[in-house]
Amino acid sequence: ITNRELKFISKKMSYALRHNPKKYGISLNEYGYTDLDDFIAAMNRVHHFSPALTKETIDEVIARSNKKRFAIRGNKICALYGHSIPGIIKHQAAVPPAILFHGTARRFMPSIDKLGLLPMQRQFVHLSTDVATARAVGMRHDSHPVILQVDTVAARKAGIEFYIGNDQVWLCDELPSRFFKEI
Ligand code: HQG
Repeated sequence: ITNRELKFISKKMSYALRHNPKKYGISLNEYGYTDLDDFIAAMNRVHHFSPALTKETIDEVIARSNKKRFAIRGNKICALYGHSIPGIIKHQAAVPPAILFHGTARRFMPSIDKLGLLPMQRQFVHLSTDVATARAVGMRHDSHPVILQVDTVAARKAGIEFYIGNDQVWLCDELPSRFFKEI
């Protein structure tokens, strides 16, 4: 299976598990998990994959991806972050590293300075554990992204909760601008 095919499947998986499970006739539990066999059947029904998508292919998508987007637990699968469906998917609250980063577009900064970091189309603000990852995230929006450094200690003292996405991605609710600075 080629990298191009893996990327195509991964994008459809993200779409189904983050944004539009309804289109696939699947439902997510409160933690974002759905039955893996139902998910595979739905993916094949909607996209007519040939050869048919299998559990082995999904394992390969996950193993060969540069980002840890999905998790399989027993016979269930979920997207680990990125959700936009209405209602909030529960993620495990935890104490993050003292500093996290957010890469974004220069053109968004006037609004970000004024309103803080907002989840926008997604359920949570997404933060990165290292500058390189934040830069890559920001490059999706701007070839010369701005890197913001977030003081999570101060934010937590003010009552803002942080949640685990994966090893490199943390989530939080909206973050006022006094908790971050441009680096
Ligand atoms: C910006 C990808 C104006 C925010 C990545 C961001 C990540 C504001 C954009 C994950 C704002 C939303 C998420 C405000 C925030 N005014 N703009 N007040 N507050 N923004 O794509 O963080 O490859 O929804 O800075 O790697 O870029 O899909 O969020 O630029 O982990 O697996 O609004 O998605 O992962 O953009 O990316 P996004 P994001 P995948």
